[in-house]
Amino acid sequence: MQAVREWLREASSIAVLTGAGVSAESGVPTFRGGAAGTPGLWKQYRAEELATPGAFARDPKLVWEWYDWRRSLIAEAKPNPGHYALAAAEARAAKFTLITQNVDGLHELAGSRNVLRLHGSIWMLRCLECQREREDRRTPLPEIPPRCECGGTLRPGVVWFGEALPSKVWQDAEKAAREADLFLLIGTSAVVYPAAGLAPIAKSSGARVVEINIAETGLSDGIDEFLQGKSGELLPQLMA
Ligand code: BJW
Ligand code: ZN
Repeated sequence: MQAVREWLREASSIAVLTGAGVSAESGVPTFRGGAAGTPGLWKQYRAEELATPGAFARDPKLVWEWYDWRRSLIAEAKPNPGHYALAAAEARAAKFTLITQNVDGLHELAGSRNVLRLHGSIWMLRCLECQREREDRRTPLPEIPPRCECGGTLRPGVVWFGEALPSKVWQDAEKAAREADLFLLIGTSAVVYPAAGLAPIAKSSGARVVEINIAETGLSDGIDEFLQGKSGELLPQLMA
């Protein structure tokens, strides 16, 4: 912990990748488990079965029910001390890029500014017909699946399996990882690509890599420091 504090002070360029674990303490369920007793499942479905274009084409109502449920939880959620510690760290650092896989918007609510959202936003809706995007924060949605004025079906403005990440966002994330001298990997199972490739990119470009998680992941070997614990507790201690 002391060494990592020192690295944070010394670093001139910091990049951070966060996953669902940073929002767990805000009451937002993770995808693949986390704290014992929160299996990350909704009605027996796994993210891999619902977060795909194929699942949406087959059963838009089922997929929207999952998103509507998650939107209602996220609408009630507040940033936790981990989100606030990252926002405070950005305010102090020369260069700080917060790359997140989360679609909940809690980093922005906590005050983080330079945020790259790799997987979109759960508050954005996009029409399958006219492609128009709009923000819609209503929960529950009045109609499922929701419809566009053009009559087309709206889908969540997120990135599903098999879909490309927004290319400019991804390019910026890769650049931040390459240029970082300190890379923090926080609350992600690091199984979903290309996001999971960012820490190895940072490492091979010379950055120190620090992971914060309640449990080890496939990337934990070969990094510089693993801090085991909840991000909502460890991050405020680190940034104090
Ligand atoms: C705590 C904690 C606490 C709990 N404190 N910690 C290379 C190899 C193999 C496969 C692929 C590959 N490249 C691409 C693929 C395919 C696929 C993929 O990665 N599959 C793997 C599963 C094998 N990837 C894709 O399809 C991606 N697209 C792509 O590659 O496109 C290529 C392409 C190019 C050109 C044209 C077309 C295509 C897209 C991936 C999209 C992922 N989408 C989702 C849904 C987003 C919308 C939504 O929210 O519904 O993103 S899936 C889901 O997983 C979501 C998450 O962002 C993502 C990652 O999950 P995350 O955040 O890591 O959460 P968990 O639950 O897994 O982990 C929580 C962690 O927190 C755990 O470790 C806990 O221990 C920890 N924790 N409490 C600290 N308090
Ligand atoms: Zn439309």
